[in-house]
Amino acid sequence: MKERLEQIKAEAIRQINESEALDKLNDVRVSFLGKKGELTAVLKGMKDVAPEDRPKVGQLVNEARAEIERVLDEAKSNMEKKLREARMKAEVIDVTLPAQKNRVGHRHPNTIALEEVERIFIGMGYEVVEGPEVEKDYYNFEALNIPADHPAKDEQDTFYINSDILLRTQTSGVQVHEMERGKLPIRMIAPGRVFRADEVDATHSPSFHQIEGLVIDKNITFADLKGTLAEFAKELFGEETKVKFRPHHFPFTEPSAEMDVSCFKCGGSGCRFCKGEGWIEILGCGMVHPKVLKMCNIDPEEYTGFAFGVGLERIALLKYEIDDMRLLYENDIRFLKQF
Ligand code: 2U9
Repeated sequence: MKERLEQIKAEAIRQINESEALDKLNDVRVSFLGKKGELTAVLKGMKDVAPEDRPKVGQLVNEARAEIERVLDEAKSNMEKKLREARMKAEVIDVTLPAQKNRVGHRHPNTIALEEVERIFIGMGYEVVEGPEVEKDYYNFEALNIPADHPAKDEQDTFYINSDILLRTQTSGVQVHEMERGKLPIRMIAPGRVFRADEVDATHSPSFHQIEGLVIDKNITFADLKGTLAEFAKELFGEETKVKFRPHHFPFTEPSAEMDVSCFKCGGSGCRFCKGEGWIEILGCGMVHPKVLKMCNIDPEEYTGFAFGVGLERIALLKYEIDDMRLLYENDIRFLKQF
């Protein structure tokens, strides 16, 4: 019996020494010390041992169990120690390394230009109002005195969702909504994305941004329009900037004009930047057409107003001397970082 126990113990220790993982050690524990294990089998065989030898055999079994348990525990704690050491080594943090920089990106030139325009008009008491990019035909065209057969409505120039819903071609609908609310006076700018079925080139894109402005009050005249837009041009391009107005036609304003600013590169003497003109076209404007006021339930005998529209990309290209609009849409951080 003694040899049998020695054999069991030796086999258990051999298997423990061969174990390479904690679950293998557990298997050894179960197969030698468990309910159906080898030592338990020896205890179960006690009935065949002479009664006077039983205490001795019992003691030997207990000693063997204690020895196997000791070796198992020792192997387990060695294994755990090794695992812990390996983990510590793998997780080591070098606190002397320089910190990783946060890459925070850069404001887009359109955003910089928009915020500058907003700052100027907010400074003159205007509100910034936004509206839907998907708009009813009525708000984009009809209410702006652009009737169904007007060339500007040509389906080729406009993205229609269905016969009376479209992607807005101008932000003017936002002003129409504001006028319909009936709270006068109005001093607002409406910036936002607009859509036209244009081919992409250095100065065109099917999706670009506009900033339109609208003022409605009693006694508003063309002089208010001129003074306001001259002040805007000075703030945007520099104190010495001059403006000039050329007659133009828009269906929603009467009279209408286009405004040029003196070239901020050459001061007006003519250079490559202004193509020798000395002037750069910057925006369209005019006195709100009485028909437009009437359609929005505003009495043109009591109230008058002026409106203007400017392309945001055009301002960004001019201000930051970018010669191709497509650069604004590539979102290459090396390009954007320059502004
Ligand atoms: C209402 C009444 C009148 C907005 C105006 C322009 C002139 C204009 C262009 C500038 C460059 C469009 O992006 S662009 O191609 N816009 O010239 N826009 S007056 O007139 C309005 C708007 C709303 C109710």
